[in-house]
Amino acid sequence: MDGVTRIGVSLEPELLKEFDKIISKKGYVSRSEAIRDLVRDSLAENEWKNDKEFMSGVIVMIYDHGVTGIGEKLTAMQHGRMQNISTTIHVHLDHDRCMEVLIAEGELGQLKLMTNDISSIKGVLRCKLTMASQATGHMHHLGVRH
Ligand code: NI
Repeated sequence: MDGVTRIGVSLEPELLKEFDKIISKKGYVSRSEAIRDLVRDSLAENEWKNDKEFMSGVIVMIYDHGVTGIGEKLTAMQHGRMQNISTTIHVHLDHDRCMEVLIAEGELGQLKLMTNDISSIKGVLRCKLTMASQATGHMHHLGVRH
């Protein structure tokens, strides 16, 4: 690999044993590859602590569509936050449950707030925000929403 610097890492035997277990479970070809991923994850997570940072991510929710008014509430919430949602994907999971994935962009604080709002709607069984990347904000200028 070009431009890489080799570093030495000291680990306690127990920690290394646990680490190697995860490495083989996840199918990494080397410890270096696994450590690179961990460092990248950790750096990315650090970016997620600044609520003013502009981010792209996804909100995944599971809900019981049989709960009275839940469809209207979720639709109203999403229309109220159009500036943060570019796409909604809906999957009918089984007889009772739906999964909805929102592709979202905006200030991290706004995305967290939206996730909390969704979580507090009665009938929402699970709602999780996952950050993908820092964003440039270009999504808002492409005319994806009207
Ligand atoms: Ni459904």
